[in-house]
Amino acid sequence: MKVLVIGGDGYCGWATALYLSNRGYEVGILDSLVRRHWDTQLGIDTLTPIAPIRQRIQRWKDLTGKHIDLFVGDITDYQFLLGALQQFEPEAIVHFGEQRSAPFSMIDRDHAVLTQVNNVVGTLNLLYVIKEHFPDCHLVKLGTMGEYGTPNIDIEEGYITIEHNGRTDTLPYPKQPGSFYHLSKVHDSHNIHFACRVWGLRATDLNQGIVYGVLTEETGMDEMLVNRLDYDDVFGTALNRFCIQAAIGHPLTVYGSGSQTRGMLDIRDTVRCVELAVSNPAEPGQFRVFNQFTESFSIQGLAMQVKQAGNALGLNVEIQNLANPRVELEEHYYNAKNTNLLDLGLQPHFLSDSLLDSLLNFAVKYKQRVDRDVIMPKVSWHR
Ligand code: NAD
Ligand code: USQ
Repeated sequence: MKVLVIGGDGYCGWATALYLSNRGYEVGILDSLVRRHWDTQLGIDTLTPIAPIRQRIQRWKDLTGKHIDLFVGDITDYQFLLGALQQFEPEAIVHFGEQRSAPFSMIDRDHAVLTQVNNVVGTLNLLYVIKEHFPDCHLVKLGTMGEYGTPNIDIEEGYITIEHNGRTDTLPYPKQPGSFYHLSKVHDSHNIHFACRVWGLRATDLNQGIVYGVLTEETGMDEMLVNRLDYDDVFGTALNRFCIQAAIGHPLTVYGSGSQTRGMLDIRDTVRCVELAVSNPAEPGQFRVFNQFTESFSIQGLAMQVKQAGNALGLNVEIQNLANPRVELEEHYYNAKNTNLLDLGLQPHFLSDSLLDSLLNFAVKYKQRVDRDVIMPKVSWHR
């Protein structure tokens, strides 16, 4: 099957492109490389030194004999997108190509607008190109668990059956996202759902939790295939950050009480979940939603686990509860469903097995590359 991975130079996309290529899919990567540009603008860098995209792809071919097509351009440019798709003719498109940081989207008006235009227009272009030229192509779109927010009821997978004034219907689950970035994902979900209902497109929205770890079978094959690992205050996510903080002796930066609870998954499960979605496509007209996470943790609980594992390695790990720069519920109910992917055969990796191999060991190996000035949070949600 021919699969185009949009955002294939990024953290989830690079690992997924190699995973699919290794399993015999014909893979193309489409990426504007804008993430590398944003890193330069913000003065940040991945912990792990990543090779330029052409070199990475060439190294993959030299090692495995497998070719990956490359299209460099921006999906908000419709003519570019159309040209790339007409050349590659995908049967499935995995769409990771968005601005994905909540703090980035909350820096100021410009970053909020950039995030929503980039994400919403890019996805809308994709829907049009599929409708006009590839109506049978299956869109696998990365959404996020944060679309739901933290409601005081169980979180279902995309839809909820509601009884109201004696009548019953199954409707899209209510959304209460926590940043302009997370809102862009909600807008995307609505647009994709509409395109499925009205044009009969087929799509799967993968509402992914927070991804951790850096190692997959393929990216671990060679130093030049290494994946990115962000630890800065804008693109770094909590657990990945905590491991790097532990490695350099910086107190773990828990925001507020740390009682916030989130769904999480190992990057090795990200790539597997995407393959499960691609190899079991949605029906024409169907808008499926899968909640893509394997375990839920409180942020304070994660910090405690890193402290324990770090101390066992001889690191001296402290936890610091900072004033929360975000506006979010810290004490809340959290019970999210995640059975759709398990039913398709997902066999999860668990954090207790991955913390050392896929995170702390990498953090220690590359700790000389850490810039301590980009660790404390600088972006605030408060007025
Ligand atoms: P990333 O920033 O590492 O990668 C995104 C890639 O998309 C980058 O290479 C970037 O250059 C590219 N891109 C962005 N806008 C583009 C555009 N307009 N045209 C072409 N390419 C563009 O992000 P990631 O962590 O790999 O996340 C990938 C996707 O998964 C995102 O949609 C994100 O919202 C979602 N997601 C990520 C996580 C996580 O923890 N990393 C969790 C849940 C969901
Ligand atoms: N947090 C800390 N300390 C830190 C960083 C974060 O306590 O140093 C807290 C935040 O306040 C928040 C939680 O940890 O309560 C998660 O924050 P995060 O930065 O790890 O993740 P988030 O902003 O939610 O975004 C990340 C990805 C995004 C994806 C999302 C999945 O960047 O692309 O959509 O995870 S989810 O959280 O399910 O929406």
